[in-house]
Amino acid sequence: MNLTNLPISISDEVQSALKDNLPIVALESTIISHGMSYPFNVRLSEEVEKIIRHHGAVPATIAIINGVIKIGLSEEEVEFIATDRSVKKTSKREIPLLLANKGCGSTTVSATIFCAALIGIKVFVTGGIGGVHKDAQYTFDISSDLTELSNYNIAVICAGAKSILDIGLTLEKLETLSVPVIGYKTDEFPAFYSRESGFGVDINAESVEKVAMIMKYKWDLGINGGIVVGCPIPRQDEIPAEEMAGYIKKAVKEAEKESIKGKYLTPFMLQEIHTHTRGKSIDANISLIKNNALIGSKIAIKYCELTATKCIV
Ligand code: PSU
Ligand code: MN
Repeated sequence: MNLTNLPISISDEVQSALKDNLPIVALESTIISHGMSYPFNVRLSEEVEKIIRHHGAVPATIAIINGVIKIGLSEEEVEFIATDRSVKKTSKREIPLLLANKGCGSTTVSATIFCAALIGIKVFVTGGIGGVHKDAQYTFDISSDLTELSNYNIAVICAGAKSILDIGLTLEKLETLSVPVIGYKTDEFPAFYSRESGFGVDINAESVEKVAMIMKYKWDLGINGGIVVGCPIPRQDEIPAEEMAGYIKKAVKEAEKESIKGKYLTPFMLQEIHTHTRGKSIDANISLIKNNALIGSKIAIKYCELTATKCIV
């Protein structure tokens, strides 16, 4: 695809990584604008980028600013996304609308996958993916994250999916979409704050090499689409599933009472949970994202080594 006439701006750091075939790790920005409050969001974004650089990869945080897709944000741009209330949560379908309006948006998993794939980034680190919401048989609320996971060749490193979702149905949907689900050193798909969900994965990868090999075989074979890599939250920061279940029930009730629907539901639920757990969930959230950044960097480096001369397509 010819990107020259499109409003896309790639930072110098990411551009030179592309030129030199260095491993790049994409990062979403809805976590920053809608997933966590200020100043935790800015601090986390800085720390995650630092972890990625420290392990030898290049971070590429993605957002839309004044109608331009930005790949690789400056500190000022992260601060803007973190604090400005006009920044809209943006999924893939909304990208052209924002560009036409010269608007500002934070990219969800679906939009970040799309933007990262535009320049051939193969690894994307996030906290949790969106999925099939509880009661989706009535609401039809299924995140477009799942659709876009099936559309682009990228590995999404996450701590599973929050149990505000129906995790069983989310995994079924991923199967329908032909997206393989890898557990990183686990047999179970993780449930974000908790290490276990009660649902299995397609394979337990015991090393980053194994994950990189799966990526390479899949795409070399021409089996297009993404891969989910579920990394359990570090044990010391886990919140037990039984404890989370109570908070989630309360948040679901509150959302129903206030008739929160569509794209507003996930941010609302996250805010409710943060309030109810009195910050404990923020510590867990920070811990799991840092852990994903560490593992994601290593996967990006390994994949680059495996594909040797050509790690960016
Ligand atoms: N899940 C989380 N934290 C988040 C999100 C999901 O644990 O911040 C965000 C991500 O950006 C994800 C989006 O792509 O919410 C999904 O929103 P929806 O369910 O409206 O598709
Ligand atoms: Mn939704």
